[in-house]
Amino acid sequence: MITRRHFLKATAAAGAALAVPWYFDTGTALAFYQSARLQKFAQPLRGVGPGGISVAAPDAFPAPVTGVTHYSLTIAQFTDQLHPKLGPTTLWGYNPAVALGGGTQPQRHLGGIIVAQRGVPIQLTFTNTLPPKHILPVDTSANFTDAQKRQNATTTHLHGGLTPWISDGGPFTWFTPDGQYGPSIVAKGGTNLYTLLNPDLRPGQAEYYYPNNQSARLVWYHDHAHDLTRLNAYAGIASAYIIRDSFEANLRTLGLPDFVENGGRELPIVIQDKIFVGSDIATKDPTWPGPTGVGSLWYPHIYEPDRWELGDHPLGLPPDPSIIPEMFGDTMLGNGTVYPEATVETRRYRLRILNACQARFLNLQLYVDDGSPDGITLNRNTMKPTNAPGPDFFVLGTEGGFLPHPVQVASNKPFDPNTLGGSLITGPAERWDLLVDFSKFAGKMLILYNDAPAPFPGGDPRNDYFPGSPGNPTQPQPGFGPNTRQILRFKVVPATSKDAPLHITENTDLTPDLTPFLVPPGTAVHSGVLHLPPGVPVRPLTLNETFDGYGRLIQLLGTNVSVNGGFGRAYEDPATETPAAGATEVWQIANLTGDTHPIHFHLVNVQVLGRQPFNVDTYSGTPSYTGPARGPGKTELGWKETVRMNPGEVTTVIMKFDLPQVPFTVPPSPRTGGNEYVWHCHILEHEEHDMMRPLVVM
Ligand SMILES: [Cu+2]
Repeated sequence: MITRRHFLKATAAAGAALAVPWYFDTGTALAFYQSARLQKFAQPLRGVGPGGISVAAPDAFPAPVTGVTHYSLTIAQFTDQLHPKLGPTTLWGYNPAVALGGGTQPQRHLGGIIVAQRGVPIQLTFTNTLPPKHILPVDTSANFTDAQKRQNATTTHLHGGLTPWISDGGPFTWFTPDGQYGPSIVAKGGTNLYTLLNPDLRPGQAEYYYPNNQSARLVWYHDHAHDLTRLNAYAGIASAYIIRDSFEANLRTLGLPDFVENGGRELPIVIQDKIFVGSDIATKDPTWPGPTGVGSLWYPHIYEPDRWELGDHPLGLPPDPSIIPEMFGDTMLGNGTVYPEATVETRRYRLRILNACQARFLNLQLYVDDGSPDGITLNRNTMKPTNAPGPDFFVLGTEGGFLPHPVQVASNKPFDPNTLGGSLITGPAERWDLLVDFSKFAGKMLILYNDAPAPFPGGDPRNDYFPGSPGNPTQPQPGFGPNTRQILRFKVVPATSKDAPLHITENTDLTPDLTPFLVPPGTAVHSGVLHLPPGVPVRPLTLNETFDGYGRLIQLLGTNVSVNGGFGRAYEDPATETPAAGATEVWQIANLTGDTHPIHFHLVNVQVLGRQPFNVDTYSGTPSYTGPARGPGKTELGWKETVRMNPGEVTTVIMKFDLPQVPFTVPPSPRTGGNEYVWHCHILEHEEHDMMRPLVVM
């Protein structure tokens, strides 16, 4: 049953009918490369706060109903200069009514960073002011007709936040500027559930309550509207949310916490890949339906059979624009700007890294720029950098907070196709909390490098941009984009003062900051056998790939019970994952597809217990294992909410479905009758077509 992508030209549609679009006959894929030639490291990394990415400040008034600290943000269209030679780029994003440093500030890509304190709840009003027409092409086929009617719907999900479901920003909690609301927030003739937290809410607004009863960690918040998430997030509706606590504050010998701008040495780095409309758009993409201004965002809109397998298509060929299986950019951004350079001193820094790409996995590495035109020189046989390695990564934590113990990771490990490992393999939505010591690199430049295949782990060289790439016809000039191997550069300058000695080692116990683990970390697998905790119910689940009615690849979550000839179920099929509040469950998720999927759980953090290979071809509901189980990687031993699940493996996780304590009564969802959350793949194009299922806590 396994369906794997193939990269040969599909011939099924050739000469079929007059209606066949031109791109079915050309025999070549439309280049995903559209961006103009942009010089790397030509601008400083954008900082946090005034003059950089805005930090939201609280309103002068307390929140309605709960009386807690309140924030107001609009979700608006704006323009930004993302590179000195590019733009302006039209974007969508968050804009705080009050910004740190006073008043309103120019709206910037990824603006609206919120810094919260553990145990101090906040409440927020979001006002949707988006124009009726999207800045990206919106698919109108299959389930997407609704999205076409309301292209400016949005809802805000606090990714990694432990929130009541009415504040989780699930797909059906969307709202539009003209006061339409999704079916989970307003039943026909029912109350608008957003008004429970704010009776004076105006049409086009939504109110959320975030309890912040979580240990220190980097969370983020972004759009999650049904059928529009992949486009809204790409358009820019995302920002960071940092939770601090006293345990973290007591680790100040690290030179943390606080942003560089506040005298600390904490540097958030949000990584994205994007594509920009160039001056030659009319020849490169003659049917481009989006804005044609140079520097506008470009997004793939054609399901190209040269790039993705085309299956039976009883509904006809895919339309243009069509949803596509995955978007890979040609240009890398750090903190919302193209190929930036960060100046650091010869001392320790705390890097808070988020992979905010649509679909691209990263294998983060650090190399010393060798002064060659591209900064990186590849061995022509191995295609691996010959550069001197940069400093190690000292990993303190991931998306669920600190690890039980820090882990030292060499920063010069290229991707290994046999182990799917490298230095820091980072799926979309995964995060790293790192210490990096630049003290031995005075006067050097260090390149933050990536060589993860895209898609992961199979790889299509056409998505891998660098000078000399053997499989990509685009041969960029060294020193310029398109380049997806180089993200940003650190310029190391002498320190103005000396760091205190580091009192933290790989043996330091960081668990006091974490809620108790359900299983001692890393103990579930011994001698290749996975030992599940006795008495905990086990839920067998599947990751699937098949074709939709237009012959497009579609990814689905499912149980181990076959429906309609496969295990996959649509997002809008009745909920099957309906745990009781407070229950602990083990989920064993068998990946029947050819891709690694970063599976994200709303509401809960999970512990990874193990992974085990199984025979995909004989799977009929119970995996037949083909090798020993192995425990989670050292950097996965803490709490996680986004977990990489590899092809041909069963990934086992454990979680407890505790609902957050809040000072108001949380009504059930009118759509599902419970506390309506979701679990889904965080490859955004998978999530929306249709790799997402309800998670309804009863
Ligand atoms: Cu996926």
